[in-house]
Amino acid sequence: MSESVKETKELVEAIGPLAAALITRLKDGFDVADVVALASDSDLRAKIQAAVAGASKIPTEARDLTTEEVVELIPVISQQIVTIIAAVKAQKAA
Ligand SMILES: [Ca+2]
Ligand SMILES: [Ca+2]
Repeated sequence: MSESVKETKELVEAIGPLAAALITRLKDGFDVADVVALASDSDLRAKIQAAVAGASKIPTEARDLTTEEVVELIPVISQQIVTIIAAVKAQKAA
């Protein structure tokens, strides 16, 4: 029985929203308002908590990655890239 990619997936899923939030928030510098906004973003917080919980299993998951698991991860990774690009574009437009 191979390891799943649950933990790896959760880590990847946190990267896009976190990067997007930082890109949006840091544009005008970082201040208390940004800390408050990031901390009160419950969706982002849930994603980060999920990513951190069980993160120690990620190396094990990565070691026995199967083709099926890579196929499972690709759309998740793509989605993060889309999220980050959208945040960058929104910054440029602002
Ligand atoms: Ca996790
Ligand atoms: Ca800011």
